[in-house]
Amino acid sequence: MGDNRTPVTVIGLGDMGAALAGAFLAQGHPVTVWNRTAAKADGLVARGAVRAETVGDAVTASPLVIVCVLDYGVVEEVLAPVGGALAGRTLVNLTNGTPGQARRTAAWADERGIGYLDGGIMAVPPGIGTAEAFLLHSGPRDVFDACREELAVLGRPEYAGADPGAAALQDLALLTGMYGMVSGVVQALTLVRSAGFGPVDFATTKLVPWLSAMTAAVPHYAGQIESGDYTKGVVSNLAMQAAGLENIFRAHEEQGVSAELLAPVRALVARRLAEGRGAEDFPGVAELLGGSGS
Ligand code: FVH
Repeated sequence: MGDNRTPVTVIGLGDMGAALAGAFLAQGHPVTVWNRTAAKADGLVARGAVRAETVGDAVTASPLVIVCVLDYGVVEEVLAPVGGALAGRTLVNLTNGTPGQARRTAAWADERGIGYLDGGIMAVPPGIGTAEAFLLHSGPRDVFDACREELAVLGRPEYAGADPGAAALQDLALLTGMYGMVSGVVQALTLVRSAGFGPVDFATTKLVPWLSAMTAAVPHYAGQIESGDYTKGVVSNLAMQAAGLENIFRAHEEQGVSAELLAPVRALVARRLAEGRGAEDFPGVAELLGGSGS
């Protein structure tokens, strides 16, 4: 195995970069690695990776270069000196960043004749290479198609569009959803802990089934946000939800627990109610957030 696999360079060997390099090694790709702290490559070198002494050596070792570092500031710091060496190669940047940062990096790459794909990884490091992992990519379609097979080693590759910022935007939107869920989970488990219930038992037997059932409503909410009509199929109107929310806040107070993770929700619901929207569904608060695209 490995003779005709595309050589891949991975720059950045933090938790995620090491997982990416490990997945390519596991699939028989010749892998060259570089990391600021060179010792982080030791385990990968023991598995067959080649340690590059310099970033320049790393990028010239392979036609496909993956970069996954802390942020775009680091991407720039590390890659700016080797822009010329990257010409004619494909650079896939899997570092978390904003759409604007992705577009600026794509323009920098374009000026140097580098095939550039931006990307967002929708997995944690142990999930890389598993069926659950997917990666969002944006940039020129032909660049995506040309390295799709290699990208599939890491997880299911999803093409988000030609705009280089598309993958970053969708990545951050998915993380936004995740942080909303995690905030609610932390708030809920803090409340049950305050009453002497075991968070683990509560989470396993009640919170996970409840949240799993509630995800079924997500497409319905999405339809309301897409149409701007929050009045169809309402089974839990906002006025009722506002009363329930107040009980949530009172219960936290009674238990001596701050409900501050939920405070912005309460404020937005109150503003929407003040506009006379009590008969609507909860997603109507989206109208207070702007960004309708019109
Ligand atoms: N880990 C995760 O769960 C998420 C999953 C989704 C994608 N993210 C993004 O992936 C990027 C890297 O994340 P990471 O988990 O590998 O992060 P760290 O383990 O903290 O490693 C950071 C790497 O960046 C290098 N680095 C930092 N500053 C510099 C610098 N000034 N010059 C050169 N390299 C730098 C660092 O090097 P070192 O500290 O080992 O020398 C690591 O290689 C990130 O965008 C996530 O949002 C991960």
